[in-house]
Amino acid sequence: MEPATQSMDAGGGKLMSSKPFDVETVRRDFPILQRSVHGKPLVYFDTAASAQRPLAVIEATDSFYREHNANVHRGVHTLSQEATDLYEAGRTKLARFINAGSECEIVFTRGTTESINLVAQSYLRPKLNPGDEILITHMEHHSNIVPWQMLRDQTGASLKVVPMNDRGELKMDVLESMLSERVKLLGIVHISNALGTVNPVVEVCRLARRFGIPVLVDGAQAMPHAAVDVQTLGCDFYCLSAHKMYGPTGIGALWAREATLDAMPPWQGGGEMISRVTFEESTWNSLPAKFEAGTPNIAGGAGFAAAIDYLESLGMKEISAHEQRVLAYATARLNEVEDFRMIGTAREKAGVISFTLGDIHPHDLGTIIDHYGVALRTGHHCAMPVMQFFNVPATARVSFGLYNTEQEVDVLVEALRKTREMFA
Ligand code: C6P
Repeated sequence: MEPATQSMDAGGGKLMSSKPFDVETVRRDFPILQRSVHGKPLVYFDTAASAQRPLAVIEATDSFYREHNANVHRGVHTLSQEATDLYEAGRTKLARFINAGSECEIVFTRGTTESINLVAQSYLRPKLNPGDEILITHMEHHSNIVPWQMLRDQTGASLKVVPMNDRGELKMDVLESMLSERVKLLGIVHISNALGTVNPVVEVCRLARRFGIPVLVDGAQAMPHAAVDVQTLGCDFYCLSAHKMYGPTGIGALWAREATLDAMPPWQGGGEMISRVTFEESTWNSLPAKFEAGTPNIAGGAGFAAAIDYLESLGMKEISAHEQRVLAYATARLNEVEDFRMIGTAREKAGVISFTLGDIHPHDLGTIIDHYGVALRTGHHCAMPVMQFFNVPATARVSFGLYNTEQEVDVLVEALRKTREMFA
């Protein structure tokens, strides 16, 4: 399996920061980290669900509403032009950050989920016939399962699943054997939100190319952890959400090559996506507006631009290295806790540790741990097939962000020990 750094740190955006990474300084950028929960300092270990926002992002959205608010691409007045510039800055920065060929290749959506649905309905649906296959993996988030099930039911195609091993790694030999001319798309998660597995996306794309199979990568969890370069990855579609990248909720993007997007029909109809409308017919706007019907999340675009600036100012290499240190420390410390069982022990991991503690139900665990000020997620993490595979109803999940520290891991370990004693 290729190392995480090889598949991910491939030149997208600005890799190195000029400043050394100092987590205590970084933490001061996040106002929410100053608060307490149940009288204890907040320990936020739920970044995979949604990251906290730095002041720069909060201020960018605040200043948008205070000083520039107007609709985009519509008015000649000053506010509308300012709003358009701020919104489009998000697109420009994202295009550079992931090394897209041009800004036209960035379609703003509500997030990863909507991006995947867009590809399913606009790109794949017109191409599918009964007997065709869609391939996904066993570790997908529901967002990369359900849209394909819907499409399967609409077209008579079939949905096939690439298995994983007990560590939570893809069985690459089986994946290879499942590739054929019948497969019309392969959907794969870059980093699993339930297991933390980093998938060898470069290798998967290389194998898929032999059969001309387009690859969609669910990058929701990969974007905040390391630099992503869509051209080096060799995929056809990359889907992401701003709120996992320390940006606003309600905005994300689909990346695809200009020629691919050009050939796709629009998905939703309305204002902005048209060139000319009569009662007889309509013609479509150029890219990316063709896929952005209606008034978009304008403040979200401004905030997204600030989030990307923020990530670049810290440097993706530094962020990645810091998070890997915390992950390694947490893996070692948590494994010392009696009855701790890690779910997902892939050799290449990032950002996430899923676990159970004896027979304590993860929901009880999460509720008690909250009283120590520790926020972690419990449940199936929108990845029910992963829970079925490991034969657990749910797990507790620690997920790391760039602001987490080894001291916070110690707080968690202590809280888990006390919880275990309580149940004993
Ligand atoms: N995972 C988690 O706690 P949206 O909701 O569209 O921004 O992202 C959906 C999504 C898609 N793929 C992966 C791998 C994801 O992790 C997520 C979101 C959150 O794990 C909420 S369920």
